[in-house]
Amino acid sequence: MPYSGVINKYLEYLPFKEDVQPVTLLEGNTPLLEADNLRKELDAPCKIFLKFEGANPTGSFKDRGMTVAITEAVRKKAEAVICASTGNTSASAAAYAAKAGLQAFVILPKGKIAIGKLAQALIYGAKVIEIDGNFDDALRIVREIGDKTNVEIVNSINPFRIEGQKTASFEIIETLGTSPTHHSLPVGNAGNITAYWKGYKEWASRKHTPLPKMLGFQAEGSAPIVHGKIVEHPETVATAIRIGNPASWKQAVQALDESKGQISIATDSEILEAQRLIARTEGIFCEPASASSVAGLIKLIREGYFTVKDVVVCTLTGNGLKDPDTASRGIAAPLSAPASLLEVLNLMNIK
Ligand code: AN7
Repeated sequence: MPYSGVINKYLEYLPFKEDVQPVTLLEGNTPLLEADNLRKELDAPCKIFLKFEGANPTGSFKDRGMTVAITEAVRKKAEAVICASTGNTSASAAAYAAKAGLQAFVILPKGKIAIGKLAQALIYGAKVIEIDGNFDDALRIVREIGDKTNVEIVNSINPFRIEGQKTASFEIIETLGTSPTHHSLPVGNAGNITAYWKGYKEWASRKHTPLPKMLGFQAEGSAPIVHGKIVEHPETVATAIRIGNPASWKQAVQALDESKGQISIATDSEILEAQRLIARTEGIFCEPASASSVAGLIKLIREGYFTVKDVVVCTLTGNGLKDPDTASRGIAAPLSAPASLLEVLNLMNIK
């Protein structure tokens, strides 16, 4: 059977009946790549796998949750959908709403959205409202609109989003033949770490697979869970995780405790360095927020945290093409030459 998206693939694990009519863009089924070059570069004892969620239809993991949330919104006959977003949720909501023929509204922190994500929301036909405030302000407004109207919230506070996102764990277990020993993720609103943990637990209870330890990483200037305190003015180059008051805070702490994992920080420069390293060694261009999962991994490797028995999966949550500005700032500019064979050969430094 041809692949037909995460709802059809994992229907028995989702809160739908057989007659569900999925709104799908064939999300999921993303590459799980063994990162041998990265392993050598880092002199890591453990195996490293990268789950590249940037290969989803709108370029991020949000699509797994959005197919489920929008399918449910259609089933419930919602009038429209709305989300607050640091960018990827809005791109995904706008695309799936377009496919469903629903209006999407997105509320964004002005000036803090990567250019590709904003372009996506607009071209998919969402009504985009930028506010003079941060993500946390936007989410507060969205929650109130959800309470007062028949407009469905499709942020990860919508449980259908979490249901869809947990399918990434299923794919990893199916590909590896068992669970990894550790799973590393960037943490913003903490919906994804909540979803992965739910997925690992549900698979374990049916198929007796072991449970991994969950490793979460927040950006240094936006690390409320690490510090146990709301951050009023979160800042980081990884705008996707510029969040000071995560919606799924409690669930994330529960996932970390239950799995005997840990959450810590990655600095902006560690994040950007990891982004370039992943691209240069493995040929994968992820966005800065995504690279925090590898930046954190690098720190733990240096602390001697892993052994040769460990198998670590890092989720690369979004595609680097969404934020070319940030990526180009840290790398050498192209060389330039007149339109002459000799001059070009000279620059190539090849005989
Ligand atoms: C690339 O789009 O919150 O911890 O509004 O875009 O589940 O929030 C995005 C979050 C990691 C963090 N990596 O995931 C939004 C939004 C990327 C992201 C996260 C996000 P959560």
